[in-house]
Amino acid sequence: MFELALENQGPERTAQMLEKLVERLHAASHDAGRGFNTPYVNTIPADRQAPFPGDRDIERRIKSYIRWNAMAMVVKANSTTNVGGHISTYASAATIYEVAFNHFFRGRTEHFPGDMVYFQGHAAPGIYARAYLEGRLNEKHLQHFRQELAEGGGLSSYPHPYLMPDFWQFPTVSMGLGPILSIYQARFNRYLQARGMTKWADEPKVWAFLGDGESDEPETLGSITLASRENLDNLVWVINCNLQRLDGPVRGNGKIIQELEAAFRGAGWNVIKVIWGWEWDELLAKDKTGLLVRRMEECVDGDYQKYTVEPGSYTRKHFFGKYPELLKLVNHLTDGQIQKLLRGGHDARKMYAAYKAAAEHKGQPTVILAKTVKGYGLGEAGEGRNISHQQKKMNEKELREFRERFKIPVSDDVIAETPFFRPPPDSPEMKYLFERRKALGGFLPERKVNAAASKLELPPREAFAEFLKGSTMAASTTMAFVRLITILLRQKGISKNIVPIIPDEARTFGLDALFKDIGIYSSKGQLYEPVDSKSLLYYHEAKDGQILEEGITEAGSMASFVAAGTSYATHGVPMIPFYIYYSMFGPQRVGDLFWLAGDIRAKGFLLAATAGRTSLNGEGLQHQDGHSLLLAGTVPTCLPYDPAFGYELAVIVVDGLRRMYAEGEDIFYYLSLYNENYPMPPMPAGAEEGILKGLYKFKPGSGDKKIKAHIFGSGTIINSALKAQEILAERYGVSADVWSATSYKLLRSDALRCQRWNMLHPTSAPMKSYIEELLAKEQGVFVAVSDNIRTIPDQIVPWVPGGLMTLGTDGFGRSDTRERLRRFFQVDTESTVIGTLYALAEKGLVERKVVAKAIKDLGVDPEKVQPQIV
Ligand SMILES: Cc1ncc(C[n+]2csc(CCOP(=O)(O)OP(=O)(O)O)c2C)c(N)n1
Ligand SMILES: [Mg+2]
Repeated sequence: MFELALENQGPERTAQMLEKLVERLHAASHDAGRGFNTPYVNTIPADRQAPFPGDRDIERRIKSYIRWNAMAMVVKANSTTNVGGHISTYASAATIYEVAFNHFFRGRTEHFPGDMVYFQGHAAPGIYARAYLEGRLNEKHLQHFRQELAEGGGLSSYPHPYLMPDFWQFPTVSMGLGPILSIYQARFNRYLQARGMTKWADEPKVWAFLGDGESDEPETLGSITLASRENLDNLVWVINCNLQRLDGPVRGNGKIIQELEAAFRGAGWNVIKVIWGWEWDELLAKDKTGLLVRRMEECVDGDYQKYTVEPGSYTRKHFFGKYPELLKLVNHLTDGQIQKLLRGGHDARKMYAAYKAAAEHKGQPTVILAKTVKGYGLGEAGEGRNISHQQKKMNEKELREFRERFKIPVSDDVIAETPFFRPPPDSPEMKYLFERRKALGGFLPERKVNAAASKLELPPREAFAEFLKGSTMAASTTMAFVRLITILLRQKGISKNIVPIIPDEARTFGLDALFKDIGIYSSKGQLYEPVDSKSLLYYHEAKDGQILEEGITEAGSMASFVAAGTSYATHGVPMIPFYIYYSMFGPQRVGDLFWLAGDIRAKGFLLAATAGRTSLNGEGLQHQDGHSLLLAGTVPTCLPYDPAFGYELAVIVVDGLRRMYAEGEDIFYYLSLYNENYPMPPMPAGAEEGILKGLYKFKPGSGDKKIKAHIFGSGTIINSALKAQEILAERYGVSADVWSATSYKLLRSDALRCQRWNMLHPTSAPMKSYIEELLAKEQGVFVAVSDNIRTIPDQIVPWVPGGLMTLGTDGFGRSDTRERLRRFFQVDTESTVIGTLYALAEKGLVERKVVAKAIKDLGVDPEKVQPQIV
């Protein structure tokens, strides 16, 4: 019946009838129908395929040279070193990339930021090889693939903007991060446009290329509904379905393309499958009974991998041979021809048609699922083999076969050296290549930063005067931050550039006050009347809203942070992200995205609110954070701060704005924020330098005592130090200076820099670090107390005269009151007193029995549970 309909009424009408039928089947029975899958054939049938506008022969030759150079680069590097590299990923993706380079990727021009392309990390050799043909890289660069420390520099293994800041835009090699970033980048482009921050001649497309194995990462598929919900038709994903990952098949017992199709269709994406090359069109056309499609669907990916590796006779027997009718279909083909029946992702015409459909599709993001062969063209050296991913070397015989297959003009006498090949500048290939890129606006990838356009007009210092004056009203540093961002949002030069990002915790941090003022960004505006519309702080969504309220996704929020923090480079529009979140769900949860923020040279402020293992009381083990500050500090471009007072916060943020948005430094800030209220003191004179460098004297002890001590306090726990100071003076005759330690990492980094210089210049006058200078003249013992694990203050031990006694919150948190928690972890006032006396006793400056008496007098149980576990 449907055959008849197809003939008489055409494909569209038949499809509608079929859909209706499937709907009715679903209604009648829950598991009837195909769900979200379509048959295992190309989404775009041959008769609806857009014609290929390029010169196929020339494009094939260009592609072959790039293939060769990409392979040669890896083989050459591994002939003398063991630096590694990948041949097979690009080999499977060459057509996928080349069609896009010749026909779709648009370069950056004066009024167009350029398409934003996330290249699959392991395909980097192919991207370098193309840049070599384009004359953007030279032979020396290629020779130094993965040898970045060689004289004259080299090429980084993967896309790293930090290492190649003029070339790579987006880091992708940690699987899953490229995909999630690309979604939020596409959404951020819309956000900028909606807020009138950009004016481009045409909307850039965001292209993300990823592996089928990579789709197993939760970050890859975890946010795809955002893309469809937001109608991101400026986003195209291309999943290279070569059916293999590193160890073996991605879905040996199933079909990854079908699995992904269902997931994406279910999530509301436009899905284009490119499974079969043009030779199959004829076979499919001849197959009137649908048996060929049935056979295609019966086979699992493990079978398809086998057909790649085995000769054509095997495929004839096992694939076609299962049904005698199918055997007849290929009677006219030799085994050699069967072996060469192309997969869709290797057919330039099929890829072109898919890209064109994707580029023109409206209202939804598109994913192209392109079926390819891993290690295509490597033959015995790895084509479709399970070892393919790891293959880095090729012997002479294999090189010759590769040369023959792709017709590379390299002679026998030099082939063993795998020389790079670039056709002469006036060759048709080179002319074609340049003409295509010129027509598309220029080369890609390219990262360009306009230094002047990346700067902002920063507010005058007077704008922050209230923080420096302090206030007797009790407030937390989180409240101080809310006040600070409110002030920043009123500053002419930067107000529009601020991007507050929140993963569903605005109320927790008191930021809901911003909802009404600046609105929550929503591409749809607000289609409903919010339940709290009568209240002052109602939930206000708007098309030009400024807040990115991401919902419960720290990974998505970090992706937004990265998109906003790199806008100075991608759009030439500097934006200032302030991402505020639950401290515990920062680097511990999404640490790889923190690392990536460094690599991609993101700028901005991360606000780790509800910090402190004991300050966030009640919430217990999972929420109480005492170590993220250390983890954040492991990112080389991250400046972690642990401010105690409002003025410290203001000084740090103001200086951060200067460094990032006036001086142009590619760094970002991490600030712990606490939710404990206490009066915010005025800034002591001259404290600014110390706040920024990591340590300054906040409150000297009384001068009339003989015994001297110093207590470094951080964050809210500085209050333990201040109360301890009083008790030590009153009861034990100790004069303790209280210091505020705002950043142990920065103190350590400075000391390490000096130490390194001194080591390498042993006969010169030694450099002295800030901390050494600062503490050189101080007498007595040094104690540190904070709401973090002791490893954090321990970072500066080598430069503290006489060592450092540290008190901190090592171990799991507990649900209880602040007082009990602080006693438990030994960061309360009493424990600080005891710790200081103990440090003095260790140096023989007080008698041990004084410590014992203090333990008793202060009511501390010496046998209490030890929070540390192993
Ligand atoms: C988060 C992460 N885990 C593991 C790896 C190591 N790794 C690199 S490539 C690869 C296999 C990739 O397979 P696929 O995504 O299918 O890409 P293909 O090379 O087949 O195109 C693995 C496991 C990585 N780069 N990132
Ligand atoms: Mg793969």
